[in-house]
Amino acid sequence: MGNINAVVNFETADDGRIAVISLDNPPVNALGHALRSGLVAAIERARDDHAVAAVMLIGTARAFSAGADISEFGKPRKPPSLIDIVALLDTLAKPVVAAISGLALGGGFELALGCHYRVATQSARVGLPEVKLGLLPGAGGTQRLPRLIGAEAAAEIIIGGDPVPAAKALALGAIDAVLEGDFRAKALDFTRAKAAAGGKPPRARDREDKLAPAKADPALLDRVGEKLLRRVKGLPAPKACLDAVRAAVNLAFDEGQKKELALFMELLTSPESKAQRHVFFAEREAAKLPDMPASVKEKPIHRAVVIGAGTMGGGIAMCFANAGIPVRVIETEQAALTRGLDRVAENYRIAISRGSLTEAEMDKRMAQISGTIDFGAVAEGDVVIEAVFEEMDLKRRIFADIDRLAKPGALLASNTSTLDINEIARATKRPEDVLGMHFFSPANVMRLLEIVRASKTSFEALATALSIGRRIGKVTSVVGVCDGFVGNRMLARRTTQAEMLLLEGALPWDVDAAVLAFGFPMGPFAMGDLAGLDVGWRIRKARGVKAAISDTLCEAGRFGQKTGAGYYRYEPGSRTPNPDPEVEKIILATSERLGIKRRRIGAEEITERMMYPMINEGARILEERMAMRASDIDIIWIYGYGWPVWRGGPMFYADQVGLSHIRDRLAHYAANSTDKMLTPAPWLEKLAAEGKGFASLPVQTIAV
Ligand code: 3H9
Repeated sequence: MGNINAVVNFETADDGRIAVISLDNPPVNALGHALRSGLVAAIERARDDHAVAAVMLIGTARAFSAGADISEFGKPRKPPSLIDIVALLDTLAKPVVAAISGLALGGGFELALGCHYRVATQSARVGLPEVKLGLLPGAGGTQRLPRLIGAEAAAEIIIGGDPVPAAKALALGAIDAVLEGDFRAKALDFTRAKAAAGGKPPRARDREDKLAPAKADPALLDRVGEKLLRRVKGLPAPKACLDAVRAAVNLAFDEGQKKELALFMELLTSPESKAQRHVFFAEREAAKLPDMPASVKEKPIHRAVVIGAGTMGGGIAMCFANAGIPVRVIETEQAALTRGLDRVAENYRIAISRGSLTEAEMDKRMAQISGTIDFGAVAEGDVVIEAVFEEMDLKRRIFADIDRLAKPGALLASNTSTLDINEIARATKRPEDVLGMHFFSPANVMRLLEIVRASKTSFEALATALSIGRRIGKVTSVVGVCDGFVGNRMLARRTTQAEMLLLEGALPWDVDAAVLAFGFPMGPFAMGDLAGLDVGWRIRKARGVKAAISDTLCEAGRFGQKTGAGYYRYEPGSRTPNPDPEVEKIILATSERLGIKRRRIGAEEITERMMYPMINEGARILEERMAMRASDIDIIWIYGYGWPVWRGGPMFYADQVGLSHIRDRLAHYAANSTDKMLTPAPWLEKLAAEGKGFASLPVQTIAV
């Protein structure tokens, strides 16, 4: 509790010569209204106190400040604004030092840039991540950072949005010193030295020297933009970031700041930013279980065991190794084990060749992974994750063996993507410890982890799985036991429609183009070719279902990229899909054989039939309480399937389009289709009739 207000404290050191203003607004010093007004009061007090010769602003160990309070966006703005605070700092004749430990992000870093000096701990990270919220730094960051480190480096930081470690920030000139030892004492020493030095304190806004290269070469920022904006083409925020940096180079400071603010206000009301801010909070909500008693403690996890050294098993083992958790991989045969571990090493080598990993780091990670063909090693694991073939009898046998061998209380997880976790849990005498941990391929890359709550799963087990997810850097969502869980169950609706579109008149490249234009990184057919068409074929055969076109392709040996042909044709060694007249022939012949009269299908219909049936299934999932929140479904699709983040996920998107429109379109397609799943789901009907959206639904517990 501070003495200025609840979140700001003012004290002095050196007999009143140094003012120390502490920010303490847990958890991360978001610059909400109380912090902003407290800061103004404290800075004015330091300014007006004639004994004070210098000022130090300091946050907590976790954060100097994580920036503006995102939850205040979209609400009426209450003064003072962050811009007012930084402008106040600009008027001070006494040096002000920002002492940064932990994070200084967004508005938090802009506050530091408004100070005359910045010092940081070695582990501190600074950055301007606003672009990830569909915004740009709106409190002078785009004007001050280029003046400190040059326009090119600033554009890279602002458009990339990633935090920069203290050492790099120092090398660039964004901070003045990295301090070792007792940080507060050392930062105070630094402030004391600046007070003693006297003179006019340096303001970032007055610097011009670092802008010289960009001023001398007007095409410099064009080239930077060409490089940095390629991957985010069409999105307004990254482009606005570049425009703001350009303004820093071409305009006087005050004019540049005006331009920055205008761009910021424009972005604040953009649909993309609204969606990205929704995703920020949805991601954090998804990790929370509303019915979990506060007293539940997760179990300690020191060592993991993964059963199966296939692609999934290896990827899962990498997740643990990357997080510094020793992991044992169990296989039945030495050859399969060696193959699996070789694949892991190969994946790391690829990362080295791309420059994202060092040799030393690879060695460290590989040292965490050890393989064995002795099933008895199951006893070593605090968590045991089974990642074998999708076959219930096999999984039941394995879980019965795990039950015999695993240590009491170990978390027992299956990575199944299709099978009933309740049945798997019944193979053990400790179903309370059993749950699903559904990783997405490639497991070491994809951020999503669906945690499947079975009927007997204990809260302790769920808390432990959530904590593991956090440690290995996954975005988690707890879901219920149903066919395909949440993600794949919705995907199945899209897959059915994709095949029907081909039969009715579209071609794979038409469908993929519409899905790409929507913002997915890949269309369903290119994706099928990448994953291997034989996988679905095998599952369909086991279930006695058919998919006329995909079955025909598989019968012709076209399994996708791995056979050089699937829905597309691939040149040897290339992953580029080429439209293939052979495929067109197969599709046309199949339509004819089934007596379907083909017609021209436009991009709008394709897009609707790719997205709306999934949303419809999402409504059923919510009705059955297989997901806790509509926003959890959004998170699953963004992090597991590449749904464009700036569209906020399928359920958020549905709310923006309007549920009555979606209901009407589904009813229209259902009336002309044999796909009964197109019929609008009861909850979609209900919400549409009430004029509400999925966001109006209260959070619910998973049905078990
Ligand atoms: C900005 O600054 C605009 C300015 O340029 C212009 C202004 C004019 N606001 O993520 P965690 C909450 S835009 C509100 O679980 P971690 C978060 O919701 C902002 N709340 O911890 C969570 O709440 P809960 C630019 C925030 O250690 C709790 O804090 N800044 C904010 O894994 C813990 O968060 C950013 O974009 C916030 N700014 O990660 C940074 N930040 O416990 C956004 C956090 O109720 N934040 N919360 O679920 C982050 O990237 C991460 O939260 C951070 C900590 C890295 C800071």
